[in-house]
Amino acid sequence: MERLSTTTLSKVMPAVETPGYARASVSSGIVHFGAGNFHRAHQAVYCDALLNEGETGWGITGVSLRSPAMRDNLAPQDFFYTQATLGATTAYRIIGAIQNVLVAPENPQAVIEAVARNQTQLVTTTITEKGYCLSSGVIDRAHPGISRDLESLSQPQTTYGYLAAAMIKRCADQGAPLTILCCDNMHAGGEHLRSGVLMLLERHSPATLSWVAANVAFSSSMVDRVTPATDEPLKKTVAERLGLYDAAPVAAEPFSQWIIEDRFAGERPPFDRVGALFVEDIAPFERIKLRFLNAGHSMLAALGYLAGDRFIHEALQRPALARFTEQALKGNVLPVTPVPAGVSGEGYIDQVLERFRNGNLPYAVLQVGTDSSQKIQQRWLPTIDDALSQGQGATYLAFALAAWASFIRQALLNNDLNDPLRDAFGRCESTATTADVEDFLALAGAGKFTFFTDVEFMAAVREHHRAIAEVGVVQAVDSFLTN
Ligand code: CS2
Repeated sequence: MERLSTTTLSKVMPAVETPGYARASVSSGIVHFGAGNFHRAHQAVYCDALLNEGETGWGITGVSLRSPAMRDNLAPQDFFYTQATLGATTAYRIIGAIQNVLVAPENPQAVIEAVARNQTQLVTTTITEKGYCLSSGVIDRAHPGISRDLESLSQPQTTYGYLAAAMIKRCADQGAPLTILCCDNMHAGGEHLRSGVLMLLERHSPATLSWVAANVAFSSSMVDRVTPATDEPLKKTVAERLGLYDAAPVAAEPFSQWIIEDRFAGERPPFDRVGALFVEDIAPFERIKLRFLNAGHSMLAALGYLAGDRFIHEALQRPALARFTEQALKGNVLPVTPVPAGVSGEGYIDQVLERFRNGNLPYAVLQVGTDSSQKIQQRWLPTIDDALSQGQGATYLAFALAAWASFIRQALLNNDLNDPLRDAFGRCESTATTADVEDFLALAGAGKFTFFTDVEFMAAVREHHRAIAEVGVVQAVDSFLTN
């Protein structure tokens, strides 16, 4: 079978949407760090829509910080790929917004130059929680990548390092203003990017700081679209639909949302023309996404894994797990989570759970379970502190923490755990006779939260942990719900 590429594009079957613009006239106004599936099913689709609208400046140069795999898959097909939308209805569309993918370790200078060149107006990131190298909410100077970048920027190790090196060059060239926009599931991601870049500039080029203050905006956004990892069945279906082989299609749900803090230096891409929303205050939007959607995902991932489920929608088919998640979000999270004006909290939660039930788009519990030690710091822990300090209940969240600790232990045992703290969890498990909830939570940064020293709350967590170990998760949830 022929492969998707510029030369075969005209052979794509007619039911599949193809780019309506001339690729040759598109330039890369955007450099994106973390050119993975989420980016390809989310931001790149918005950019593709802009290009279809006749905008020509918002093509994307992707950057892979570690692996060459995405570049190797996409380069032979001229960076075209298929985005499959799978829900009650299905649609297939070829995306042409990505023009190139640079593999940072192969040529760090090319990445620095791409960010520094004047044509680049916007730098975006989907580098996942661990890419921000945080420890207890602040950038960890002892992180191996950060300490190397603090020593030298000749071969940057982190996104902060690449950005700082590029800022030095852009300032020296007296370049145009630039916006650096976080597109990860992070609270105040733009602020982290700013702190990281400033920290490195203070070390390596204090003279660049005033240029950055005057010319660079650091901004945050709330991104949302459930996007599973690509598997062989998807590649097969896509090949049938296209009549061509695509080595890297990406599937996603019909829902897509992008809310962007309206803080730009230089030109602002008109993403509002293609469905995104610019807002003054991003925090309430970040909060509902992290504390309802992502928090609910992480609950279902831990509970579902322990119950033996492979996918989120399967976990939700268990009445006890579905009830637990809904009541946790509505009963513990909603009372302490202000929602943006015009949004109904209950309605948002219902919609999220409905989206999770999409069996046409299986989403693996282990995908959500990946890096859970980093994710719960954004998704659960701040809510628990809010609930306790406001005298509201946090009983479901106590149970969720217990389930998370049980998940860590079980996934370690099954050799399923994919987490930057995996070895630390493993050491903890083998040295303590019974590594308990506290040890795992301490590793995941709970020490900076007050719930961690709340005797009553932590006693409940330990009690649930014991119950899960004794009777299994489904029965433990059942008894929890009926008590
Ligand atoms: C999920 C998210 O894998 C995970 O941790 O919670 O990736 C989630 O699917 C997206 O944030 C949805 O926008």
